[in-house]
Amino acid sequence: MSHILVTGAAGFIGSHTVDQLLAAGHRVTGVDSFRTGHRANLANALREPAFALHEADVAADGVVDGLVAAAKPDAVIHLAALVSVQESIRNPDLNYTLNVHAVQFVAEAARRHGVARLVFASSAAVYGDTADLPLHERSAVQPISPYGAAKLAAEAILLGYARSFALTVRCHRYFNVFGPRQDPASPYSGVISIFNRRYREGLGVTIYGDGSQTRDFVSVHDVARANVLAATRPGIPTGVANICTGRATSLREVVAEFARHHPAVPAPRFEAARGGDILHSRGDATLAERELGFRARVSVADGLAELVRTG
Ligand code: UD2
Repeated sequence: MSHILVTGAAGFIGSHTVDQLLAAGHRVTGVDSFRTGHRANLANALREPAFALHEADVAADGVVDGLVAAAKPDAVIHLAALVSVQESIRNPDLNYTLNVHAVQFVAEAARRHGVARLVFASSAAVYGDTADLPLHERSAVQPISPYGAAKLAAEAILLGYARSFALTVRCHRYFNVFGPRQDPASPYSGVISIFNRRYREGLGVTIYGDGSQTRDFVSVHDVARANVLAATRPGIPTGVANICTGRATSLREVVAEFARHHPAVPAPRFEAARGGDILHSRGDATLAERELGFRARVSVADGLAELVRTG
């Protein structure tokens, strides 16, 4: 049994990570500012004696240091972040504070208090828009948003720490994560969360473009499992790895799945492609398998069926 500190514990990925850690018998200290996280995501976890939750902002000076000093965790999974590309464009300063500055606090707290391992939520956004697929960890990194740039800067900070101090770092470049608890509130929320809500409400969806665009959609259950592996599996090296399925799914295929579950909902409307959107994205999944023993298990069809069942 390990003791793991999870930042962003009440978020979409954080809450699933907490649930899986607890299910595996680990002790978990969670922290969340509730800026975008929701207490309801932790409804199950909060019933567990092995779980403690702190409401605090890890981007504030001294917060992570205090938490790490008190909890003395074996590993930190740092998921607290500004999670929207659009918000990073509207508010680059806040993006810097939450996605770069806070990472420095986490790295320094880990070093000062002898934490052995740090797992970081990076993103496929570090690659930017490239036609050279699948995206490999050796592919060029050319972020096209403050969000992608901050994730890349944070990776560099953490890898510098790993090289200099007794700390193993895993940077996870998540692809398009989907599943229960993803917030569909904004038009720029993950497309699957938006479509799920619309289909549930009996409303048709809007496809921007012709629907042939593809993404590497990875289930949040798989992403949480990758986090648990990275934090707890013995003998893992420092490194950066894609967390993806290696498979591309088109928007038309996603819509066809929803339509199968909701035959009465009107057919989608098509509108002009969104400015700045990329056409195709797909990751190479081999490195995470080799270094972490991680392989995505949930298919898009199964993941969507679960969403339809559970909301
Ligand atoms: C990511 C960001 C998005 C934006 C984009 C810039 C996430 C969840 N999204 O988008 O905020 O910064 O990168 O490249 O991090 N779509 C529809 N109908 C809808 C919603 C989306 O057709 O109601 C399309 C969208 O135009 C895109 C595809 O679905 O072609 C996937 O959209 P997404 O926002 O889920 O993911 P992505 O990787 O394009």
